[in-house]
Amino acid sequence: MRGEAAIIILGAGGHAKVLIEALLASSAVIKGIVDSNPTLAGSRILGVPVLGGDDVVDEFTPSQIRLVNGVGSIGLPILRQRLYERFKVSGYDFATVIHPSAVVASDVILGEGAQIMAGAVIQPGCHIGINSIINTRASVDHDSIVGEHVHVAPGVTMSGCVKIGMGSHIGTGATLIQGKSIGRGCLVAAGAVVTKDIADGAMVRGVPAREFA
Ligand code: JB3
Repeated sequence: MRGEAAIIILGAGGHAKVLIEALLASSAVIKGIVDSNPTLAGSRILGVPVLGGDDVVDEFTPSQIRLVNGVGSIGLPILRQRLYERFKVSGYDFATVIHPSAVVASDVILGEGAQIMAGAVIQPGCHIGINSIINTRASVDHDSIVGEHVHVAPGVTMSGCVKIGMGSHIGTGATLIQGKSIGRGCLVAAGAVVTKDIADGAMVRGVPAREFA
């Protein structure tokens, strides 16, 4: 039943816009958007109305709607994680979003609320954790594991057997060579080339990537 329920999107910014495009291309039914900024109420994104704040979600039971987390991140995705956890505690389910142009191998396991954006490629044997984003044109090669609440930004290249820990952000265009592990809560800067394992909480940048904080 929930699999067919209409969708409410959390957040009315840039990430929500990209999600709406993917959802409309998949013929999903979108009820509307909620945003914590009250000045956005009544506006529209790609024709989808902003209904009000997060309290609008409470007007529906968890069986009547599915949520899509429209809050992305430009750094560590902590706000996005908190939003997901807050609504899960109240019993709501998050829809998985896959743009029709993404290539996702048949055995890939996608966690609840995972978002696979246009042109992304995920090869066999991969696992994408709950509430994670594989953003535009990123590639995740065979047997890689992306943890929960991770943002793999546009154009990231992950070779085979790479692991990314929970809550990490991999910046635009970064390259992770085969078999390397990125810890939990790490930040890999845009364009970095990761050639060594990265410890939990580390922030790295450059070619080859080195810690900077
Ligand atoms: O890199 C790419 C391709 N996309 C980025 C994406 C992953 O992350 C994008 O460029 C942005 O950097 C970022 O997109 P996002 O999260 O849409 O950012 P922004 O455009 O700033 O919009 C965030 C929206 O979330 C704002 O309208 C906030 O008011 C809203 N918001 C913040 N907290 C919230 C909450 N909305 C709800 N419903 N609940 C909240 O708690």
